[in-house]
Amino acid sequence: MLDATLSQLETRARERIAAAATAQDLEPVRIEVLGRKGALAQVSKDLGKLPPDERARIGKLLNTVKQSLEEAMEARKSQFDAAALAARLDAEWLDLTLPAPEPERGHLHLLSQIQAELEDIFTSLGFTVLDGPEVETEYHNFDALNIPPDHPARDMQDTFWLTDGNLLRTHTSPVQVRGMERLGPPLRMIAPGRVFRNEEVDASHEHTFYQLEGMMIDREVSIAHLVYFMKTMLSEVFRREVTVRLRPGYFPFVEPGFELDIRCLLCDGQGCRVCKQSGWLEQVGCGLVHPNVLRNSGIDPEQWMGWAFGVGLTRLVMMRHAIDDIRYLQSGDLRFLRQF
Ligand code: FA5
Repeated sequence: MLDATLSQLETRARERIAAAATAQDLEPVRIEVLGRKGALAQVSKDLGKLPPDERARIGKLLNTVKQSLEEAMEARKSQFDAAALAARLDAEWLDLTLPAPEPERGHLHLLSQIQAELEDIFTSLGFTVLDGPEVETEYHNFDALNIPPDHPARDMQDTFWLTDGNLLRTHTSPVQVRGMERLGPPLRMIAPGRVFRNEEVDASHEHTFYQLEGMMIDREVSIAHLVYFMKTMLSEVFRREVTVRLRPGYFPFVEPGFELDIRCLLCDGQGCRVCKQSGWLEQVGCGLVHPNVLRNSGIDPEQWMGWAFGVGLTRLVMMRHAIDDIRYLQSGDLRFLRQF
């Protein structure tokens, strides 16, 4: 009779093992069938009531059933483990042959970009890039540039004075003088850099901004050269052909002096809000180097002549990117800078 019980127990247990959907479902089967108080343990107790040879036979059968059920449980459990591992590997799949994710990339500030481009253009045209001090002597910033102490042009470039009599340079023009003093003629130089003015800050004026100075000294230079270099520079900056015109402009260190305008890029000269209906945009101060400036820098104006220009890099950036307030550029606000 116990044969039938065992056989039934085994069949039923095998069905339950097969039907289990998870490893947890196997646990009640283990407790109820194989556990200390389970069905097989009960059969084991009943063995005592059997005659000895019957007891031995059923005892053997009981062990076989027990072992085979344990194996079936173990096999089913490994299936679940394998499925769980496969699912985890699927979820955590990692291709080690893929390139690593790139770090977030920044970019140069708009001012640095335009400065680097202009340095490239001018060096390709044979110009040297010079640097000068931001804390300048009064002599280099003014006197050597033909602006003596009582000259009204000093009022146009009010600045920050240091207690030792030096000042924060108001323009990059003093680097002209330093370049001529150091290198002598012939000379082709540019000098980009930061300048300062004691200025009311508004949408188009900063107290700290950037300029680029340029100068060429040779035996025979003309305004035609100047116009050629200015056109080349501005066409590169705006990435298209530009039309320029010269108007008389006053700077004590050039004679004659000019304001160089470009035809408005937005309305193509028709007149719009940006060019204040004039069709032209003021871009560069320039002219032929004043003989006094050559003389002050140790160059004989009878032998040599030159042209010079100064352009507001900050304003060029604003034109190029249609930025309508200069204050954004040095605000340090990354939301602004990331747009470009
Ligand atoms: C000068 O500074 C002369 N040194 C330029 C020059 C050099 C003329 C060589 C002739 C020969 P100006 O003060 O106009 O000139 O300034 C030149 C440019 O700097 C202006 O056209 C403008 O673009 C820019 N600029 C002047 N003031 C400010 C300011 N407060 N904020 C931003 N840009 C300014």
